[in-house]
Amino acid sequence: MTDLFTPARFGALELPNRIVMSSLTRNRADAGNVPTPLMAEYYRQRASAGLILTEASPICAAGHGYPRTPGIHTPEQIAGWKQVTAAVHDAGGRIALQLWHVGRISHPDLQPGGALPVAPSAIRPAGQVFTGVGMQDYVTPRALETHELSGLVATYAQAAHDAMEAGFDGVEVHAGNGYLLDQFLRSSTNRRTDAYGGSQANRARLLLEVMAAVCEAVGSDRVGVRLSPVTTFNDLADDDPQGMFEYVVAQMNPLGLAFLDILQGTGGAPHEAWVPFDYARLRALYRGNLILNNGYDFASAQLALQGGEADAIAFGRLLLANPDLVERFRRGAPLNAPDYERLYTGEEKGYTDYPFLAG
Ligand code: 8OZ
Repeated sequence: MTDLFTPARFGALELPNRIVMSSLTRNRADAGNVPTPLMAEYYRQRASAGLILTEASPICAAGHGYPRTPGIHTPEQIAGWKQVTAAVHDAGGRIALQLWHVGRISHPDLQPGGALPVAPSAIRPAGQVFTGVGMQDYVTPRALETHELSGLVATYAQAAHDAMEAGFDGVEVHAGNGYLLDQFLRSSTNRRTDAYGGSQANRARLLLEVMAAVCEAVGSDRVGVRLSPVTTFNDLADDDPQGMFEYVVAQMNPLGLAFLDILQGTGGAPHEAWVPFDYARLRALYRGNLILNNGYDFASAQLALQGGEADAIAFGRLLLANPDLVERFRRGAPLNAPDYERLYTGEEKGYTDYPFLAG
């Protein structure tokens, strides 16, 4: 029976086990948002995972909304990522880059030329953003013009191409957690009246164009997509998430992707707080490899795989605190606890200093 230790083939990727490292923002890039040797060490330590999905990586300068998040849009960043992929490959691992654009989850202080952040519609998110001089309110973003969208699609494809240049085994398009592509998908953030707003098919159009372009750039067998159907993160809501994501997932089938990565509930929130959603319907509709994510432990992950609910399970908190999680699971060894104070700060502390098992 399939379990966490059963090898898997996801498109062009050969996974020695089904323990995937979830994408995790850690804010350790340098001041130019360039990946550092410390980041290479962090990912190298986790190379025994079946597949590493990197922290989200902005595809262009306007795609940034947080300090020290490593981009994939300058030659220095591509060179920085090369050290990361080489370190992971030397340690026998596989690593895919998560392609990101934050859309309205940003601030003029973080944008090139102090410009307004862009979004499907000029709707200000509730909440505040860390801008380097403390917290500031989000601003009302500028709605993208229809004629700008083809350039945005091309930017995703260029970033995917550059990820291959940097030595990645694949890419994951980040279409979840309330960032730009998710802002297009949702009725609360997309009030457009062109072909990219209104119906579910129209709201999904930008994501589907991005997926087609990224697949064309690097081959669909090296491409995945991250969705989070019911997240409320980043002030997001939708009038019919079940219908929307059944449509989106059905549209992914003809692409022949390496994997679909679904975050259940809202990241970090306990199971009891999840908005009800029928994930089994997505499993039934989707004909490729499915990764499920959020709050699994060893026992619940084994049950999900044995029950055929998913093809792999992604672990965030457990893998950040346990670089050798695969071995710990294999031995039934105790786990290190994550240091929540140092998720987004601390350089090597709470990052590369979690102990491995002795022996
Ligand atoms: C936590 C902090 C900053 C960014 C996501 C990229 O939720 C993120 C993120 C998470 O997808």
